[in-house]
Amino acid sequence: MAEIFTGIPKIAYEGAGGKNPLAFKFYDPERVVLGKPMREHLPFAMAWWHNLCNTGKDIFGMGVGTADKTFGAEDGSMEQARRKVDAGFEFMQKLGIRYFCFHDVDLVPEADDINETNRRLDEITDYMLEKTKGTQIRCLWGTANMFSNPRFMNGAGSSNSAEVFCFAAAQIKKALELTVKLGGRGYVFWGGREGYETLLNTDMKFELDNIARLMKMAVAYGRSIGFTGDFYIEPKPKEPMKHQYDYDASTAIGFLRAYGLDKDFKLNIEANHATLAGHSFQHDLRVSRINGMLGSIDANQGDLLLGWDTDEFPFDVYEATMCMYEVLQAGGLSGGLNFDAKNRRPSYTHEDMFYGFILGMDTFALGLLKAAALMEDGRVDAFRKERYASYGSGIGARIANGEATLAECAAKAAETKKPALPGSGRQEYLESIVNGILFG
Ligand code: XUL
Ligand code: CO
Repeated sequence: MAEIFTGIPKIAYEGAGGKNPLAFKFYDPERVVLGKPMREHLPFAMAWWHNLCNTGKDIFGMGVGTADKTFGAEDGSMEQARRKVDAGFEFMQKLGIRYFCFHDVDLVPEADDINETNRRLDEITDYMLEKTKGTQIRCLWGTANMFSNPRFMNGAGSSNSAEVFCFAAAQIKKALELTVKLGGRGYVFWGGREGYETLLNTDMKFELDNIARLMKMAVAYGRSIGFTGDFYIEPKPKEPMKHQYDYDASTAIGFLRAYGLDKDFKLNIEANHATLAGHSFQHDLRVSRINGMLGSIDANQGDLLLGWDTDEFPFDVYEATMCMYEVLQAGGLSGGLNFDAKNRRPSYTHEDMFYGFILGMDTFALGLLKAAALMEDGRVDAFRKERYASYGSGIGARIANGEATLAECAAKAAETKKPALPGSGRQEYLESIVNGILFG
C-alpha cells in the first residue's frame, strides 16, 4: 500500500520543551499516571467524518471545500472509500490512535437503493476488518447518519412518516451489525433532527414515544446479535433543529429513565454541545457521572463568541483538566475520547490533520496530568467535603440519612432561633489552587 501521508513520520513523544511540530509535547503513552499508562486513561478515537470526509465546506463557500480528501481517487467512488480506509489506518498508526468512530454514510457513498448501500457497506467493512489485523485498532462506536438525507427532514424516530421511521430502523440495524463486526465498544444515537421547528405542527408526546420505541428495537436487536457494549445518547440542544429532544445530560437521563432505557444506555458528552446548552462541559460530565451514566466523550471545543457547533480541536487545558477530573472520579470510561473535531477551513493540508490531533491529544494528556495532580493535592476535594460537614452529626446526619421529619427540622430551627451564616464558599481561594496546579 503506497504511503498517503508522505513526509510525516510516526509521531513520537519528545517532551514539553520540544520544538518539533510533528511530535507530542505531553502525550507520552507509556507514562504511568495514578497506576495506569496514559494510553489507557486516554482511549483516543478518530472521527471518520471529520478527518477523512470533511473538506472544510461551509455555506458561504457554496459547497466547495478547501481540503482535498479524495486521496487520489475519484470523488464519490468506492475507490475513494477504500483510499479513505488506507488513509485512516495510516493516520491512526502514525499517531498511535487505537479507535475510530463512524457513521454508516461516512464509509461509502450512499446509493439510491438501500440494498446497494448495504452491499457497499459490507464490502468496505470487510476491507476495514482486514486492515485491523495485526494492529490494535478497533471501532470505538458506530452510528447511523439519520440527519443528512432529505428523508430525515422531520427527524428519524420522530418523523411524521412511518416509512421514514422504517428507513431509520434499517440503517440502525445495519450500523449495529457493522459496529459488532468491527469490535465496537459502543453505539451512539445523536438526534440531530429528533426535535422540532414549531410546536404548531408537532405532536411532542407521540414523537418522544416513537424515539423510545426505536431505541428499544435497537437494544433488542443489538443484544440479539451479540452487542454487549453500551448504547449512548449524545445530547445537543439545537442545530440543525431549533429544539432537540436530547437537550442536555439531565434531559437525556430523564428521557432514558422515563422509558426504562437507562440500563442499556449511557451518555456520550460532547464539549461543544454542553456549551450550546448553556452549561460548562464539566457540568454535563458531572450530571452524567453522578447518575452513573458517563459513558463516552466527544472531545472538542466550541467558541463562546459563536453561537454554533464549531467542533474545534481542544486546546483549553483548563477545560480538559476539569473533564479528566470527572473521568478519573468516574473510574474511567466504557467508551473513549473521540475527537469530534475538524480543522479550520484555512487549515487544509495533510500536516494540518496531524497538527489538529497532536494538539488535541497533548491537551488531554495535560488535562489528565493536571487532574491527577489536583486529586493528589487534595485541597479542593477536602474543602468541598468539609463544606458539608454539618451533615456529619446531629440533625444534619439525621437529614442525610433520610430519618429527619419536617417537624423535627422546624423544632431545631425554633431552638436555634437564628442560624449562623454558612461557611464561606472560598471560590477565589479554590481557583487560585487550580491555577497553582496548572501553572505552578
Ligand atoms: C453533531 C455530532 C455528531 C455526532 C455523531 O453535532 O456531534 O457528529 O457525534 O452523529
Ligand atoms: Co459529536
